Amino acid sequence: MLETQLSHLESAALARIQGARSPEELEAVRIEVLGRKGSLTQAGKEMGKVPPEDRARIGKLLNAAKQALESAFESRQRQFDAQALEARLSAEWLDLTLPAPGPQMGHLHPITQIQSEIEDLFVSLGFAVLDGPEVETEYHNFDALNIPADHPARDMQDTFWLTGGNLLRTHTSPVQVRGMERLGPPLRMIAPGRAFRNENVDASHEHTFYQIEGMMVDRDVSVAHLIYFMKTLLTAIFKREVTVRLRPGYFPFVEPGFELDIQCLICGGPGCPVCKQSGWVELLPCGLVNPNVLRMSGIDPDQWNGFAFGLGLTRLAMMRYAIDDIRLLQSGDLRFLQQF
Ligand code: FA5
Repeated sequence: MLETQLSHLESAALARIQGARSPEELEAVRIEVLGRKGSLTQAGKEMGKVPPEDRARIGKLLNAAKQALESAFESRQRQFDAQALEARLSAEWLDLTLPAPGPQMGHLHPITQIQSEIEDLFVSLGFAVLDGPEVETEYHNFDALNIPADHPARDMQDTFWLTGGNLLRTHTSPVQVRGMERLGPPLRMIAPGRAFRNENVDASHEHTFYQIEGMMVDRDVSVAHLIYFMKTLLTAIFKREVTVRLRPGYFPFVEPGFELDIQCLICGGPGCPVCKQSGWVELLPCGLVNPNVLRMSGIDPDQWNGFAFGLGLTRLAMMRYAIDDIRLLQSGDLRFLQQF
């Protein structure tokens, strides 16, 4: 009797195992059949009623049914696991044969690019590239350049004063002084770097901007030498004919002093905010070194003379790339910088 019951129970359970549509449904069937109150467990409890001579046989059948069902559960569970894995793999599918997106390359800032070009040019002409401190002494920034404390020329450059008489250098000219002090004559040097002025910022003025100082001290240096080097510089940078004008300029550290302007390359002459509607951009103040400046740095002006210039590197970058607002250069805006 129990024999038939067992065989029905086994085949019904096997059918339900195969028919389970989810791991949850399978688990429910397992509890119903093999759980503490499950049908097979209940059948086991009936063993007491089986006549002793049949017990061994029925017991074996019971064990066999239990094992068969357990392995059927396991294999159905493995099917579900395999399906779940398959579904996950197809969802997380990754094509390892696709080319990887290339690394994003950065590049040098346009000002740095021009600075390097100018350095290369001057090194090829026998100039040393010098560096000087951005926090300067009043002496190097002003006094040693023939601008004593009460000199009106100090007002030409609005200064950020620091404590202890120091300041943020208002131009790169103090590096001339440091170059003369350290290296003595004859001397050919350039000094690229930042300068700081307490100015109102507009399309052509920044509080922090770049200049390149240049100086040559030798015997019998003339304005002709100065003009030769300035022309060589501008031709190398613009790689085309640019219209320049030289007019007298006043700087206490040069005599005679000049302002070398270039015709505005943004508007081509008629006037725009960059050239303040004048058609010309001040780019390269220069001149022959004032004998007082040589003397203060320990160089005998009867033996030596020289020229010096202070190129506005930020303005030069604007002219070269036709940038109509100086503020863009230090904005850190990648959409702007990626164009260079
Ligand atoms: C000077 O700074 C002198 N030291 C230059 C010099 C050196 C003259 C050696 C003679 C001999 P100036 O103040 O004009 O001069 O500035 C030089 C250049 O720096 C200007 O022509 C301009 O191109 C640039 N510049 C000046 N102020 C600013 C500013 N606020 N923003 C951007 N560029 C500026």
